[in-house]
Amino acid sequence: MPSSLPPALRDAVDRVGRADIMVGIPSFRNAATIGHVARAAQAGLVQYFPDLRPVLVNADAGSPDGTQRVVVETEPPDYVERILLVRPRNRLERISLTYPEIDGVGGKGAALRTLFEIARALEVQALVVVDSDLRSIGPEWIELLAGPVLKGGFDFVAPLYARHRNDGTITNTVTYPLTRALYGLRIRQPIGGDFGVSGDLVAHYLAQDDWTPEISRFGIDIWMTTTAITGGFAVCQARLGAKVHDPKDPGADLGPMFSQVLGTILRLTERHADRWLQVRGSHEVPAYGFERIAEPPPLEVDVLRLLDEFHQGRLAQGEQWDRMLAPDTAGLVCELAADAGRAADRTARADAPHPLEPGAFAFPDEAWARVVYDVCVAARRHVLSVDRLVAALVPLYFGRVAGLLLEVRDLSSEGAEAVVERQARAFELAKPYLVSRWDEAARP
Ligand SMILES: Nc1nc2c(ncn2[C@@H]2O[C@H](COP(=O)(O)OP(=O)(O)OP(=O)(O)O)[C@@H](O)[C@H]2O)c(=O)[nH]1
Ligand SMILES: [Mg+2]
Repeated sequence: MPSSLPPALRDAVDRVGRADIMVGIPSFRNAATIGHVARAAQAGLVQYFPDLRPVLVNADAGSPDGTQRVVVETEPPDYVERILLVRPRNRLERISLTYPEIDGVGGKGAALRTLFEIARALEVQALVVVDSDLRSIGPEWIELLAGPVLKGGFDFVAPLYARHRNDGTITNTVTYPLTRALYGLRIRQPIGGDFGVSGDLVAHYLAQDDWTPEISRFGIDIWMTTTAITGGFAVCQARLGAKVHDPKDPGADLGPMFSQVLGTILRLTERHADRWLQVRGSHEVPAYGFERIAEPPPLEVDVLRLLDEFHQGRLAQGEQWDRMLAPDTAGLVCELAADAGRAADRTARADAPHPLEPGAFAFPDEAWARVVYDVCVAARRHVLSVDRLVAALVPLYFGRVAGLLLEVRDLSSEGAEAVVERQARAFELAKPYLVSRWDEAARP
């Protein structure tokens, strides 16, 4: 990955010279929320690391809503020093910049790559990245994400937070169970978006040669986590409390993000087969920080729409399902899609509209694990391009999410978490199936 900092960014970096700790914030149209994130990050740097040389860098997409102006104009470090009664040894530097696209593609990943380059140029020991739509971030998040790097010798700190049971559906249905089953590490939020990274790992990221357009977008988070694992870096988690951010409805908002994350996963799974084929079972990953009790606010999701999308997916993608799934799996998902259609019809036809009941539709854990594993094998065998595989998987993801959200609808957070754990065990139990199909695919 050659250095690609444009001259204007070089100048900004030269002005700062060196730093020990950096907080990076990628943004795109986040004027309404980034001020709080920037202030929390500043306060965290000043309060918890008063002896280090700190820098805050916002990498923005050139947002038309004034996101960058908010960062530059938000209360300066002096304000933080006044309200926290601290006198840091070094002045906090702030940079807000428009990041360059990578091969014509901009997105969160392109923003992060610029942040990596700046972190390397400044020779920081720890880089913390946080999303710009966070409401629940406080100064202590900076300590929790950087502390394990600076004090504990860890290279990668993944977030651990309470999310509403309807939030984080890509994490709950794919990235958590699959990362756990493949690599044997129980990292609960592999694409949480808020991470701590050591200077060594930043250098390792910049030395990789597997960058794709999906990684320039939302593939970045799973790429960071997986690349840390496969590189043999020390990984831990930090207890951050609740994650409150801009809400997303999976059916309406998450299709493209799912595609970018899954496209990245399929390529990484093939590339790093030697790292996961031998792994059986999984173990805990150390968690840093005091326990937190926090209930995130409710998030409404349109389950009826998810059922509809799954049902209609059978018409649009049925042929692809037959090609990419094992025959048993394909037969099963076709029946499930028909079930989903019937459940949706029943709800729509009722005289008085009534909400879907938890028993209205189910997508079993084992069936979902096989779907995901079959797609991994299909990617390896190139039965369809990664783009087409992922497009065909989207309606199946909607179906799985519908089943999961119906099942947890009336459960407490702990109850919902137990369901996600049960599914993760199903992925582990089905792993021999993946391994045997993977090996089969290698035979001529
Ligand atoms: N620079 C840049 N940042 C982006 C872009 N799209 C999203 N982001 C940033 O990426 C971060 C995460 O984006 P979100 O849309 O909140 O993603 P999310 O659905 O909350 O993702 P999870 O936290 O994993 O659930 C935010 O800080 C966004 O500002 C983009 O096109 N360019
Ligand atoms: Mg968000």
